[in-house]
Amino acid sequence: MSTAFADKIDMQNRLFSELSRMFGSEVPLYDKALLVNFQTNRTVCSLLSRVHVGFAVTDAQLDKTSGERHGAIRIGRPDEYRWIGRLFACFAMHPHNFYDMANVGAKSQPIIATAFRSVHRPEHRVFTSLLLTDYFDEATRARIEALLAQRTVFSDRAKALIEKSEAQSGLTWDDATALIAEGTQRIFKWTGQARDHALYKELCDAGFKIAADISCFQSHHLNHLTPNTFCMDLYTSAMKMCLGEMDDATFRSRATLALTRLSRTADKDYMRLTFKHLAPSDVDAFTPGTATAADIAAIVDALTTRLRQSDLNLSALKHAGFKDFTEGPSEDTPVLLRQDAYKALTEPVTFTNPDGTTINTVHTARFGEIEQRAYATTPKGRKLYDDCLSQADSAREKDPSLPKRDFAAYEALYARPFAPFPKTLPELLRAGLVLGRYWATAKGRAARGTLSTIDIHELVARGFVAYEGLRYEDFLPVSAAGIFASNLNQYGTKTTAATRPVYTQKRLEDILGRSIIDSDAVYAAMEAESLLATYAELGLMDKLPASRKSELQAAASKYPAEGLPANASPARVPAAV
Ligand code: OOG
Ligand code: NI
Repeated sequence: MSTAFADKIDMQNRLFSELSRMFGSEVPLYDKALLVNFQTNRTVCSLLSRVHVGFAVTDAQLDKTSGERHGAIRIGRPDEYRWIGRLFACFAMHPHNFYDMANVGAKSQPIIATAFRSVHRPEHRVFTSLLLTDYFDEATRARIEALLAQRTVFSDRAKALIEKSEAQSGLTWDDATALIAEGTQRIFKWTGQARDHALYKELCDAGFKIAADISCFQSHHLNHLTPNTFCMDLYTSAMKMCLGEMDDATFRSRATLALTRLSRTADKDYMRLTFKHLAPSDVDAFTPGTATAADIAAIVDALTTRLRQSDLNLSALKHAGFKDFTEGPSEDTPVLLRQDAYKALTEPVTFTNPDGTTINTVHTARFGEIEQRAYATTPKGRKLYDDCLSQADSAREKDPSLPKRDFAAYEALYARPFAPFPKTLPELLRAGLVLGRYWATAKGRAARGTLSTIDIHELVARGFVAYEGLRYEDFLPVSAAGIFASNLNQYGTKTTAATRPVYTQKRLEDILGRSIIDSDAVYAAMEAESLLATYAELGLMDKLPASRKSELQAAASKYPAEGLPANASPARVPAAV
């Protein structure tokens, strides 16, 4: 019976490719940015095929590996929020982490959030905010709630399909297609229609643009839909040139620098991190090559020529420019994620007022983000990141025009605070700053019973164990707050309620009707489970001190049931490959 149902991950891929198509038809600049990303990624691949001889990616493969997206939606009512959670569950996407955006200092917004994604090797994710109406004074709160009460985002058909999926534990492709269409034609669609211009204006004038963006619209329109890039600095320079913000000579020098750096840092670990379709044995089969300065010059030349073709003259489109600097760690520090964006577009909106009159005006909210993901940090790594970031941020804030004036000086300034981070995966793992997954090699299995050390780094160094870094699959509240701030063109806002409300994870869980997964525990579970399996394969289990063994077992047991395919035991899943 269940074989008649669509695979939920296939459904998820279909949903996101349809959302991408929808967003592209709504926002032409998004489609063009995807094309720029395709061209820069292809350029990166031609460089990598010189550095790793044997590596090749066809355009078709590149298209396929470029499907990953993260979206952002902002929800007004708790009952809508619960429906959204139930909708994503139909696509095997579950809530991960609690983000209290109302409590991030000066960047605070009246928002709490979680992110929906698959537990194991996720491709797609959606940062899903809930507007906190009790952040506002009583009168404003009542007006926002009354307006939100009038809208119907989920049709009866959508609700029936979600209920059917829950009752049967799946949907046929016909039903899945209908549910995806509810998403692209209604739930996530931008309509350009809004209500109550007076409330909109009051909220905006009081600095609550985010509340206006949520309260006055009819749907949970996607705010942005973010693809992944193989080389952030190449992409951002390309976009700036196409948007008319950077001349050819500057572009060539930035592109040359980005590719020269990449030719040195794109080790096997970068290949595994960036190209998920490559198995460790594929990467091991590549032989080391070189990219000479002349090779890089030729690659940059070809890219410049391509970007200068008329279909990528993005300055002809209406836009608000590109951000001046990238959020996240410095370019040379492969942890967590880096993000950048073209700024929010000013788009036409028609407001219908309570008295039936209409107003044609504009709304600025949807922007064009890009990201590059790196390794997930341990709590120690995260703490170090937060410390480095706050130093780097304050250095930047002391001289805000530096990125535009002297980019090289800015890069050096921003990289300096991140110096305590090692720059390669083995060093990051050894320092206990990022998480990995380990397995015994053939050499290790052959040596089973003869090994005496349980030091995983030593076992790696001696070739008995192989490893990969765990990719960071979540969001960063501080980066998200920066994104809210820059795309709304405003910093944080303070509550206007009589008493400052406190928002807890429990509150959002009650709204969702389920618990929120702690992704740090999941990363740690993946690492612990792989260590236990490795020690078992190497015959080292007896050498493991009892306390260490029970610590690893306790960590491994945290892998949530939602992440498991039917009939799998936790121990089976993360160890795949
Ligand atoms: C969400 C911002 C969070 C990110 O990449 O950190 C986000 C929003 O703008 O609604 O998408
Ligand atoms: Ni985003």
